[in-house]
Amino acid sequence: MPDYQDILVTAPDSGVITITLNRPEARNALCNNLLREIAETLDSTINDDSIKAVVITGGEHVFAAGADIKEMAELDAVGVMNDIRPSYWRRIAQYPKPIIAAVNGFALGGGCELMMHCDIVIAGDNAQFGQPEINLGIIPGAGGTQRLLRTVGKSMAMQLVLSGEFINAEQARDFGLVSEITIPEMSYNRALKLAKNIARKPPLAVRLAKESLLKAYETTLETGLNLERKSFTLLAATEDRNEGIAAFMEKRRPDFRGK
Ligand code: DAK
Repeated sequence: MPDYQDILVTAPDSGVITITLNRPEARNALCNNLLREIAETLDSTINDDSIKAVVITGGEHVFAAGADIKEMAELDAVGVMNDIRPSYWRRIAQYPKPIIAAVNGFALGGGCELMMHCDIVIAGDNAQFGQPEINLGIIPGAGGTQRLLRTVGKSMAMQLVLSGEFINAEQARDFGLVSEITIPEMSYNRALKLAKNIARKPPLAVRLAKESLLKAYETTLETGLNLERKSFTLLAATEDRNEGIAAFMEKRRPDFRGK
């Protein structure tokens, strides 16, 4: 992995990489360079079959305090229109392998949106979530209004976006933003354990399952069910499906090859 300035990338276990946001002095604010480094890291692993899942964390104290407000202050409307950031967000959103977030402390604004780009979220019990953009005279710009409403429903999405108030980890779990809560010191370990578990599953099935689930955000039930059926059919033609069934019958561990 190349040396990065605003993130740390490590490969703690076979099949998994960890991206750690690394701007503690700015509460991990998502400056352009940090976002670019995330997008490039993800891109570099898409065709690397040895990498099967990604963990994103900000460490034990803060996930991310949102877009870098100091950078944002320099952009006028034309600057925002020509901004390259949406392309970084798109690359994160389109990443085909599972991303698991370990969130401690603040996940605000773009930080909350980054978290919502992840597929599974493990939160430390010190986590706080919010979309405080309204306090700056702006609105969420990386999908917050859309992903939030689809996840937590209208009333809570409106509450978060219009008031800028934060919610805690338990509320976030109750509203489906988070799947599990741990003590802050354990959120990364739990996320890594999940990633390692997923990394052992048949990669083609994992990929199509993620695609199928995400499609539910943006399509009718009918279209989503069609996609699910086609993906299901496609998987019937894979060696891994035969291996999975054979291993079950023979009472042994499957050896999935991604074929
Ligand atoms: N940007 C830049 N610097 C930040 C920052 C941020 N978002 N958040 C914190 N910092 C910096 C502070 O300026 C301070 O720097 P120094 O003064 O030491 O130089 C340092 O981090 C420590 O901050 P605090 O002293 O405030 O630390 P506390 O622990 O007391 O408070 C806090 C932590 C996170 C509650 C507080 O810092 C805070 O409220 N931060 C701002 C949170 C916020 O408003 N976030 C929303 C930002 S707007 C788009 C996509 C996305 C977006 C927009 C467009 N497009 C694709 C178009 C997203 C927008 C946003 O996220």
